[in-house]
This record gives sequence, C-alpha cells and structure tokens, in this order.
Amino acid sequence: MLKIPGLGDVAEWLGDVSDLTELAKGSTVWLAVTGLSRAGKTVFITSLVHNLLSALHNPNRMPLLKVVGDGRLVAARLEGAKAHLLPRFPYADNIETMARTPAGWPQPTADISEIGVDIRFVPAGLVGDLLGRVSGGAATLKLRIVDYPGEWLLDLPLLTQSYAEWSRGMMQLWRRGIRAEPAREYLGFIAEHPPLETASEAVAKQAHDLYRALLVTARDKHGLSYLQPGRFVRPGALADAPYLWFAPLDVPDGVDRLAPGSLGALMEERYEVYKKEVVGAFYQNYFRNYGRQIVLVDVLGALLAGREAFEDTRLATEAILESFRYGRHNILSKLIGSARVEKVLFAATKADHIPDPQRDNMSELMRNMAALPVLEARGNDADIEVTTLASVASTVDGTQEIDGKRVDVVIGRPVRAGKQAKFFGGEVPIRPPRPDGWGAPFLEIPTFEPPLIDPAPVDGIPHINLDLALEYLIGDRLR
Ligand SMILES: Nc1nc2c(ncn2[C@@H]2O[C@H](COP(=O)(O)OP(=O)(O)O)[C@@H](O)[C@H]2O)c(=O)[nH]1
Ligand SMILES: [Mg+2]
Repeated sequence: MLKIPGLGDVAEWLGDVSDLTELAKGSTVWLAVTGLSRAGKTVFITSLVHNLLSALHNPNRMPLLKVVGDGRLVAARLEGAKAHLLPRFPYADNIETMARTPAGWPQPTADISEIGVDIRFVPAGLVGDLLGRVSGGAATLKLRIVDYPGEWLLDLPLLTQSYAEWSRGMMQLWRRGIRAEPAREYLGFIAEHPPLETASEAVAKQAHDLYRALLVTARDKHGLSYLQPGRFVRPGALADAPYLWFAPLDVPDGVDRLAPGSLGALMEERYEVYKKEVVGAFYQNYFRNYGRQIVLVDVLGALLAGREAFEDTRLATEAILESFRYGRHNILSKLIGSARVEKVLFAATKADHIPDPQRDNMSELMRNMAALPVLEARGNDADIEVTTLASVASTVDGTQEIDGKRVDVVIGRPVRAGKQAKFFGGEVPIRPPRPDGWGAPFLEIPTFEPPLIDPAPVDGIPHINLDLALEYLIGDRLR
C-alpha cells in the first residue's frame, strides 16, 4: 500500500493540485454562454442552473456530468448576494414563467448578465482522500455563468479595419442578394451624401438612425445575423452616446484617410472611438476572464429560414469563431494578454425539435458549417468541440407510419394548440446544402410548449446532452 508521508510531499507529487487548502476553500471558473439572439442562451442558463440545483435530489437528470454520475456532489447552491459588477441573470423569474400553466418561455433579454452557483463536491481518487483530512472531504468550485450577446463578437474584425475598409466591405455586402432590398433606402440616402461633403451633425445622425433601422429590419424581417456593428443591434447598457452616431458610407476604392472636416472624417473619428471604447474594452475587461465558453447556434432555425439566411448564419458563426483563434490574431493577443479561453463548445440548440437519429447529423452540419474540423490541429487556439443539445426537451421521440414506412418523429405540444401532436421533420443534411438544393423547405416544425416543470429545485428539467456539454466545459475542475 502507498505510504503517505505528509501532506506537503504528496501535494508536490500530485503536481497540479499544489494547494489542498485552496481547493477546500474554493476556486472559481467562469463559463460564458453566448450566441446570436434567439439561439437559446436564456433557456440554456435557466435549465443548467435548475438542473445543478436539483442534481442532489435527482441525479438521474445529469448522469454524464461525472461529479453527479460518480455520486461525488455534496451540494449545489445559488451564491449569496455580493457587490457584483454585472446585472443578475433572472433565474427565479425564468423558472416561474416556465413552470406556470400554461407554460411559457422566458422573456428575451438583451444585455450581459451573470449568476453564480457554488458546487461542493468530493474530489475523485487520492486527492479526495487527502482532502478528507483538511476539510472534511469536500472542495468548492464557484461556477460563475455569464450571458452575453454573440453579436458583440461580430465586431472583432473591425479592430483590424480602417473606417474606409470597413465601409467598402459593408457596401459590397448590402448591395448583394436579399440584403439589397431592405438596404435600398439607406443606399439611396448615402448616394446623396458622399463621404467628402462637409461634415454635418444632423446628416451623420440621420445616416446612423437609418443604418441602425436597416440592421434591425435585416435581423427581424429577413432572419439575417451577420450584422455590424454588433452593438447597434444589441446595445446592452451602452448609453446612446454621440460617438455611436456613425454608419458606413460609400468610400471610393483607393481612399484610406478622409479629408479633415468631411462627413467621412466625422464618421471615421466616431468609428475609431467605438473600436477602442466598446469593442476593445469588452475583450480587455470581460472576455479575457471567460476561460470556458459555449457558443449556441440555432442551426435548425437557420435551415428553416432558407438559403440566404442560412449562409448568413454561417458567416456569423465563422466570424464568432475568430474570437477563439489566438494563433491568427495578434490584435486579440494584444487585448487579452496572456489570458486564454481554454475550452469552447459550439452547440446546435433546440435538438428536441428533431428525432434522435437526426441529432448526429445536426452536429456534423454545425461542424461543416463553420469549418470547425481544421481547428483541431491548431495548438495555439482554444480547445474546440461541437455538439447538439436541447436545454429543455419539450418533446419525446416516437415513430409513425407514413406511406407504409416507419419514420422517426417527435411528439410535443405546439404552443396554444392545447394538445399533443406528432411531427416528422425530414432529414437534416450533414453539409450546408448546395445552392440548387434549397428547393423545398427541409423541415416543418412548430414552437413547442415547455414540458411540465417543478419550480422547486428537486426534479430538474428534461434535456438532451446538457450534462455532456457541462462535463466537457468544466468537468476537469470537478475532479
Ligand atoms: N423546444 C425548445 N425550444 C427552445 C430551447 N431553447 C430555446 N428554445 C426556444 O428559443 C427561444 C429563444 O431562446 P432564448 O433562450 O430566449 O434565446 P437567447 O436570445 O439566446 O437568450 C425560446 O423562447 C424558446 O422558444 C430548447 O431547448 N427547446
Ligand atoms: Mg437571452
């Protein structure tokens, strides 16, 4: 049998667990949850917190989170009141909404928020035995969960672009495909106001208002998501300061700096302040602390919205991915210093809308959509994985006979329908469909009511792969 001479020696021998007392007192891990609006962040965090708080009573909800599956969880509690910098995530309100009759989905939120769960657990193996001597057996992990809009990550490319470059890129984009129609009014306005006309406060503000309205229409009416600047769509707590009143203009090729006193120069000045005060500040003050992140993507919603919207979500997802590639971006390293996002999970959400055999296809589609496979080879970047999940499983799997063939379906209760129905969704493709492959809609799926939920943290909430996702993201900190 292994003879343990003294705590100090063994701790040294263990290497990474150098301070057992520290482990007993508790360490902190930040988990940021992001994704474009409606991707499922609020529902994800609500279900995650509720299932953690319920895990002691009903370990069967989270078996693949090893600390629960191994029976090492001692307690999970919401942290007490503190002098927090960020607004609280409204967990209690959300659970109440989902648990009432008829059940509803939580209110959309538009700003960054935070919630903490203290997890007491018995570490696995030898460390657990040792810790038993210093703290009665349990360690504490303070899990701090942050909800922030993925739209903010779409601004990273701005940091390496001049105003003239950015404007040219935006103009190209807005003149193409389904963007051209909603952009017509804005393009008309700036045709009347070239970058070299004399700067005017009123014209700049008018351009800004029109451009902002365009971004919102593109999002809400056309299902588009690759929209810059991200804060124009999701301003959060940002006050409507004058430096925000800019917009892209039709800057001719070859022009880089705009003549002093011109409308273009005024826009350029504001654009530069935005980059520094808003974009850079977010990475420096917040992003750099979030060592673990999950990016939620409504892949299914994008498929349903058709070819151009899907392509747009693909572009946005690739742009978001750039925030996790330090190897490529000096600017990112400059902003976040030695801080690193260690693990990132890209998750296709709302998997309860499709039957089980389709869910692997969904993960493959997610992987192929954002060119994720090539990343595994890049040692310098965050560790990246892909999955498919449902934070709140609102359906059950079933089968149905269609034209003499058994097909997989999901069974759920569409909102306001009052009764259950079966849905056959069709096939989820594993690759982004080719342009000529978009003839008929792929899937026809309603919005389902959440299942019956107990608001007390006892039974938890049915989900798909939530425990697996959490094990990937923070499992190493709960051993
Ligand atoms: N059936 C089902 N619907 C979901 C799930 N997650 C999100 N939704 C739906 O998607 C909507 C938007 O989710 P929400 O979390 O508010 O998105 P956010 O804008 O990213 O915070 C919700 O109102 C639900 O209708 C899920 O796991 N299952
Ligand atoms: Mg939300």
